[in-house]
This record gives sequence, structure tokens and C-alpha cells, in this order.
Amino acid sequence: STRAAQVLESVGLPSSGETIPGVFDGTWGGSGEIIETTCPATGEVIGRVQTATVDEVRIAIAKSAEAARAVRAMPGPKRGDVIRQIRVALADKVGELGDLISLEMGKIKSEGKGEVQEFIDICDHGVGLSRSVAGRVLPSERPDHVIYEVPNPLGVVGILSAFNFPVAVYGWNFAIALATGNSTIWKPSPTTPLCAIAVTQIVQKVLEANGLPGAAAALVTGDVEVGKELVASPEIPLVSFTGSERVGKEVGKNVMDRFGKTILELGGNNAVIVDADADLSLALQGVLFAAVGTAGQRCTSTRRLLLHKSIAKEFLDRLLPFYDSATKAQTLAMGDPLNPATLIGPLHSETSVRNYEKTLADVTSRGGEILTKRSGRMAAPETLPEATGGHWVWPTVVRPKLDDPCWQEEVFAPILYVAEFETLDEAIKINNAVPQGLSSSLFTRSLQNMGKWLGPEGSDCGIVNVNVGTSGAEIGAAFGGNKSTGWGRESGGDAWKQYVRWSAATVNYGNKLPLAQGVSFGP
Ligand code: UN1
Repeated sequence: STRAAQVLESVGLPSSGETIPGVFDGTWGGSGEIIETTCPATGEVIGRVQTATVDEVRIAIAKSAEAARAVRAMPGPKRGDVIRQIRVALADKVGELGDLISLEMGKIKSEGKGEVQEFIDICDHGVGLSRSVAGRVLPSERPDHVIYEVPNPLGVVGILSAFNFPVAVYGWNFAIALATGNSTIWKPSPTTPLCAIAVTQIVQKVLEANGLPGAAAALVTGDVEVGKELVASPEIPLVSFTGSERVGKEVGKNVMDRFGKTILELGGNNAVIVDADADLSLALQGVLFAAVGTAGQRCTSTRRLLLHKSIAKEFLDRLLPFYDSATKAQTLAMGDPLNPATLIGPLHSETSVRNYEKTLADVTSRGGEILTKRSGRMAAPETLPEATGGHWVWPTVVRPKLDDPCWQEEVFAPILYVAEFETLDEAIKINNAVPQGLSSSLFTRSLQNMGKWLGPEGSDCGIVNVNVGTSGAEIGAAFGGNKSTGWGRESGGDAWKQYVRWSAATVNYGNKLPLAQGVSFGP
């Protein structure tokens, strides 16, 4: 369609159906299986990408390892300047790349742009980091000795990212890896290869203009076989994986099998607690964005809504009309993600729709009650006349039985489960009673509640918010979750410390060799 063609052309990708090389190891190529990438809103094919064969993955890893030597030979602040230039190049295309994300992933225009902004923000962080990646100098118990902790680059960082953040999650890893002196090799989701190709082309230009090999940002598109090759490779000391708990567990075990390091960012099962004293208008906005925004396809999306008994009815009376009026043009405008007025786009794939449908069927068969007027698959919005397919569903609120197994699982769709509680202790217990531990929010005006929530008896998640929804974190703090979310931390804060190998270096500048712990040995 012309809608798709305009977006593709604006980022320099072909729109005429020709095959696009999906492997970058310093040069563009690929002779593996051709995958078709589709627009989730319309179902149309928007690109045909030639993926990597296993041999091509091996070559790309080797090229990236070679590039890592050039990266670490460049002084940190100079690498910072390269990151700054990448930031400028991204900012120059922020709208175009954002639209490509909307076209290929399906999220709305402002969130597509926001995702590129997140990459830009982490570049700023990377620039600062490039002058402040610091070890420590520690006192030694021995005379004329000193101890250093020294961070050195690891080599190649493997980045396996998911469809829902096809650009930002790569950005978090890439910027930090480069700031700390590493090269990267990226395997994007097989359903968002165009986003990865467009971003890599931008990064490539800047790297090469600064005398770095393009393979410092290698790209291998493809499916499971490609991922397995990266996971198994002893040349990749750190694998940063974003995806499901099921696949993450395999990745974790297999990387451990060769004593590699992982950063795992797996499932979320995020709860919002609205306490009796909460500002309900604030809570309403927070819940709406986190539950319905991105059509429920963030790992930080709100899945569970825990309402204090005293406000539960009022809160639902205010929340449900938004869901019930969700049509083409009304309150929660559903429609073309590329239309700036749209608030809810499609699900990403047919698999997502099937998961959504199966979940609703299962929960209702076990006595769960659907609270919204509409649920299930919906027709593509009329504003998209070119839509022959597309993956459209009604955002839904459900009241499952309290012991229903659905409470324990993440479903990547706009389904919100509701329950009531009587005391904050009880709500915190429910919050923590799931395998996952990514994000959580408490809406309250009480300092006591906040103190408890943030403390040792509070939320066990990696993200613990107060009067802020579960999704939409900034890059400043390290991002990630505990328990079956995988314990990984990415983006800001101290996350960079995982991208280096640490050396503890004891230096003797005296002329005697005393032993530590008072041990005496020999003459
Ligand atoms: C993800 O869904 O994998 O906090 C990442 C957020 C975004 C990142 C989400 N900054 O929702």
C-alpha cells in the first residue's frame, strides 16, 4: 500500500517487493531462508528479508570479535563521541524510524517515536559513561601494597531482542556495550527485521565514518537456529536476551553450560494496587496507559489490578466505560497506529490473537467473568480500507476466580484481571504471589504505605512504583525484574557493570613480599 511504501522509503528501505539483505557483518548479505514481514494492522506483506544461514552467523560472530579489538583500542571518550554521533543520526530520523516501528510492530505513532527517543536517551547515558566507567582503588592490609578493581571490555555482546520493543532494547544494550568497549551482534525478532535493518544502517554509517569496522554492530536476522548459534558460541561472553520465560530458561541454561554470562529480561506479571486513600483520577490514568497502551504488549504492561474493597466499585465504574467506548473514533480510539489520533493499535501477530482468545476461553470456562461489554477478535477498523488481515482484538477486563491459574501467567495481550483486597499487607502478598517479578505500582497518598511498599516486606519486583503506572520507565535507572523475570538489569543505573570483566589487581610497590592474613611461608 502507499501507506507502507511511504514509511519504508522515508528510512531508505525498498518498497517494491525486492529482497532485502538481512545479515550485516561489515558487508550486507544473507543467503538463508527469506522471511516475509507483515504489517500487523493490515496483514499486508511489507518486506522480504534474506536471513542468515548458520555459516553466515558463524562468520558474523568472527567478524564482530575482530571488530571488538578495534573498539577497545579506541579510547573510551572517543567511543563516547561515536555514540554521540549515533544519537544525532537517530534524532535526525526519529519520526521516520518511529513510523517504521508503528508499521512493522503495530504500536501507535507516539510510542514508536518514544521508542526511538529511548535509544537517543540511552546514547546520552552512554556518552557520559564513556568518561566515567570507573574502577576503584582499595586499601591493602599489606604495607606498600594497593588494590585496584579494573573494568575491561568483554569482547562481543550478543543481543537477542523481542518484537515488542524492536529498537529500544537493542539501543540499551548497544550503547552500553560500546561505551564499555565491546562490539555487538544482534538477532532481532524474526517478525521485526526491517526495524533492525534500518537501525543498523544508521549505526553502520557512523561507525565507519569514525574508522571503526561496521561489524562492531553486526546483525543476523532469522529464527531459532540463528539464536541457538549465538547462545552456544564461546566467542560471545555475554548474551542479553529479552523474551519469554520458557525460551529464557533455555538460553540461561545453554549459556551457563559454557560458563558465559547472561542478562535475562523475561516475563512480567505486573500488578497495580489502588489503595483506599489513592487519588483515583491519577490511578485511572496510570492503569489505562499501562493496561491498554501498546495493546498490552509491553513486558511492563499491567496484567493485574488489585482494588481496595472501599473504592473497587467506583474505580471500575470509571474504568470500564473507556473500554466499552473503545471504537474507531471515541474515547480510546482504536485504529491505524500511524494515525496520530489513535491510542490502541493491533496485536502484533496471529499467535498473539490466539493466545488472547485461548486465555479468555479458559478463564471464562473456569468461572471468570468478563466485565467489558465486548471482548474477542474484532474486525479491522474502517479507517484502514487496505486491511485484509490484521490482528485486532477488544481490550478486555476480566474478574477471574481468585485461585484461577491465569493469575500466575503472563499473556501478551490487552487482558486485565481484577481482584479486591482489604488490607495493604494482603495486596502486597497477592502482588508477590506470582513467579514473575518485573514491575509493580501502588497508588496511595500515605507515607506509611509507601515506606512499607518500598521496604523488605514490600513489592519483590525490580520496578516498584508509587503513583506511577507499571510501564514506561525512563532509562536513568537500571531496568529489569527479579525471580522468573530473570534478575537481569539493562539500560541505566549500574547495568553497565555487567558488560565488563572485572579484575582485582593487587600491586606491590615495596621491596618485601608479605602475605595477607598474616600467613608466613618459608625463610
Ligand atoms: C519491554 O517491554 O520489553 O518501561 C521494555 C517500559 C519501557 C521498556 C519496556 N521503557 O515500558
